[in-house]
Amino acid sequence: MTPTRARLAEIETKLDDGTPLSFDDGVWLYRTPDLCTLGALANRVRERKHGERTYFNVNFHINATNVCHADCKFCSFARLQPGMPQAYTMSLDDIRQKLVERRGQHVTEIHIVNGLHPELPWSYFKDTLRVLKAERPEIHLKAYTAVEIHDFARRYDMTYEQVLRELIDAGLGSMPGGGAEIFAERARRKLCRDKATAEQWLEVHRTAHRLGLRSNCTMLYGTVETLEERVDHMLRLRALQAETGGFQTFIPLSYHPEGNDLGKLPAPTGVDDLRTYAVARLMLDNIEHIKAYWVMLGVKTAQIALGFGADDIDGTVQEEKVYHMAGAETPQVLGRFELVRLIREAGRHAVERDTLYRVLWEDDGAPLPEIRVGASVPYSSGATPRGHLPLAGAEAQP
Ligand code: V47
Repeated sequence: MTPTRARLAEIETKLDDGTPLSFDDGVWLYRTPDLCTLGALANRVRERKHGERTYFNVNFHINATNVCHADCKFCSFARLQPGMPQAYTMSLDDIRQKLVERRGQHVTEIHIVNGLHPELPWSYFKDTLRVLKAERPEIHLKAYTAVEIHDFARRYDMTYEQVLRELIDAGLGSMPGGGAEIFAERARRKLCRDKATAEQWLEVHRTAHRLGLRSNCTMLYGTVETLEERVDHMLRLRALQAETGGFQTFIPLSYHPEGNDLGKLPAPTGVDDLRTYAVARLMLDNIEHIKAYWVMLGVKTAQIALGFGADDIDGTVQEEKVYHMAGAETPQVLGRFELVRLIREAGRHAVERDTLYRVLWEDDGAPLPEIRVGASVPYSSGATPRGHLPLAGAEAQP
C-alpha cells in the first residue's frame, strides 16, 4: 500500500468508528491531490447523515443599513459613515414595506444582517424585529450576527445576555453565522482588526445557545489565511459545538474580490471551493448540516457541492447585497421551482425546511413548470410545486 493509501485508510477507519479527525488529518486532507476520493469520503458522511435529502427554505434578506464603523478589508458592502456615497439606512417603515410588498406570498424566514452603525439607537434594532413580527408573526426572524451583538453590548452598555434577552422579547428566532471570518489572530489582524475577536464571536454564540437559541456558523476563506488556519477555525467551532450543541449548519463563504481593499487577491478556484466543502463535512462531525450558499458559491458549484458534503442549498434569498456589491454574478432570486430543479438534477431529494430544519414539504417528483435556471422570474415562482405544500395560511400567490 502506498503511504497515501495507508493515510487515507487510517482516516476512513476513524470516520467509520466515529472518531473525530485531528488537526493533522484536516491539513492532510486539504493537501491531498485526489479531489474525487476526498469528495467521495465527504459524500459518504453526508449520505450517512442525510441520505439523498437536500434542504432549502423560502426566505429573503434585509440589510437595513450598510453604514458600518468597522473597516473589514474584504467587505464591499459597508460604507464607513452616514452620508458617504451609496450609504443607506432604511426607516422602520421601509423595513415594514418589505413584507407589505410580499403580502400573500409564502415566506418562512427573514435573514437580517446590518453594518455596525455608529449612531442608531438601540430601539431601532428591537423595533426592526417588532415591526416585522407585527406584520407577519409566523415568519421566523434569523437576525444579527455575533459581531453585531457584540457591538450592541459595547455601545449600549449591556452584557451579551441582556442584549439577546431583549432581542428575543422583540421576536428574535435564531442567529445567522456571519462575522466569524477566520479565527486565527494573525489573519484576523489583517482582515478585520476593529470588530469582535474570535473569542468574543464564540462567546456570543455560547451565550445564545445557553438561552436556547440555535445559530449558524461560517468561515470566510480564500483571502490571507493558510490551510492550517482554516482547519484551526473548523476545530474551534467543533469544540464549541461539543460544549453547547447549538450550531445547526456550517457555511463556508468563498471570497469575492470586487470592490474592496483586498481586490487584488484572486477568488478561490472551483477545486478549492469543493475541497473546502469536503474537508468541512469530514472535520465537523458534530455539526448536522453543511450549507452550499448558492449566492456566493455560484449556482453551478453549489449544485456540485451537494456531492462533496453539502446537504443544504440555503433559500430563495432575494435582494442579497453583501455579495452582490462584491461582484457576485449569481441571480438576486432563485424561485422555489428552480431550487427544486437544481437539487433534482444533482440526483438528490429536495426537502423544504423551516429555519430550525423542520420539514415543510418533500419533493414527490411531480413535473415542474418550465423555468430556465437563472432567468429573471417573478417571485411568484416561489409558488408551491403542484400545490403540494401542506402549509395552512402560507400559500404562495397563484
Ligand atoms: O460575515 C463579506 C462574508 C458574511 C465578503 O447564517 C464575504 O444562514 C466573501 O454570514 N467575499 C455574511 N465573503 C453572510 C453570512 C451568511 C450568508 C448566508 C447564510 C447565512 C446563515 C449567513 O459574508 C460576512 C462575511 O464573512 N463576506 N464580504 C466578500 N467580499
